[in-house]
Amino acid sequence: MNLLLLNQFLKHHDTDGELIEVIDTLMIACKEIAVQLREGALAGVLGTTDNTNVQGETQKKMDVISNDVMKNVLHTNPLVRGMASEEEDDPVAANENGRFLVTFDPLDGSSNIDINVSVGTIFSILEAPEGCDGNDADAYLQNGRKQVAAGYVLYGPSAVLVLSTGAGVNFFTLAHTGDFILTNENVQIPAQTREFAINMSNQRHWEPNMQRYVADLLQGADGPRKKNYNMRWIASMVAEVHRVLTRGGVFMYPWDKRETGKPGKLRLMYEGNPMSMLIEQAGGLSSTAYADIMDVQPKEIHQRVAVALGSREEVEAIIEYHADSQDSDAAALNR
Ligand code: P6P
Repeated sequence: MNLLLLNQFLKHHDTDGELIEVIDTLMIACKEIAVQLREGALAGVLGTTDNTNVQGETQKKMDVISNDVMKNVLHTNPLVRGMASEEEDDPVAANENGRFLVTFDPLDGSSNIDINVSVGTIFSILEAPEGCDGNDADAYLQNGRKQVAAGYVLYGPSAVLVLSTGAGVNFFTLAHTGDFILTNENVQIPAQTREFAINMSNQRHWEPNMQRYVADLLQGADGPRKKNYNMRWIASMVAEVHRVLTRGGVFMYPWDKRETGKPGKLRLMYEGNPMSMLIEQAGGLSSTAYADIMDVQPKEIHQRVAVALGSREEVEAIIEYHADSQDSDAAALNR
């Protein structure tokens, strides 16, 4: 394998130089997070705090540590005008004349930390509107198609950066030298799949059409889909998306009736949109079941969204199953 470093790869593909600088800065933060995670109990970073974040979730120690690392490191880059984090109530201003805004989930899937299962940092990069303040929430409310780059670093058996700057999706593995090295180029998701991921314990809360879709999967070869399916659920979106990018599949977190006023559980700006850019750039589809996620116009920073993403033909089937519920509450909240 020719060892192509992240920076070399991006320059070789004529990536905007200032965008490369912001990606490099993000990787400084992610490498620090990876070191802290690797130390785990030895560094005293496991367990929870007494704090609850804006999402109403109890913060893990590593949620706070990762968020602080991301904020502190991004502040050092004059190209970053501001940032919006899952762990921050409001956007945080950085450098007045910065060209970019960054949204991020500093540690997605953190309920897995104490059981030593994969977690990840998700990020999305937008151009800052002319004259905006980095702490002005309205500046961030751009739909997913405005992203200039998106990606995640999965902290698994190996630490892997998955990145798109709008010209395909590439994997870079973190070497012991501290370099991210190209390991998968121009990743493509198989159009068909036999693997789905959803939290089945919520089945009774889903819309009838989602219940019908999953019930048909479970009927396997004897049912209308005429093939047997496998199921996975890791409770870490980054790990699920990585599996989908690596071997196909669909990942779903649909609207459910427990909180009818909410579009879904996952967050649009720093989970739905960055993951949707990666999925679409790899030939897949990413939908709310009623609209492409990247076409949803954000109204607030922590807006939630229903998610059905992955292998194109399987997501098209999900959309088809929902064709007759276009006038439902879920549809109104998710387009
Ligand atoms: P549940 C993690 O908290 C997360 O935001 C995603 O990473 C993950 O896919 C989902 O929530 C898991 O949710 O309800 O199964 O715990």
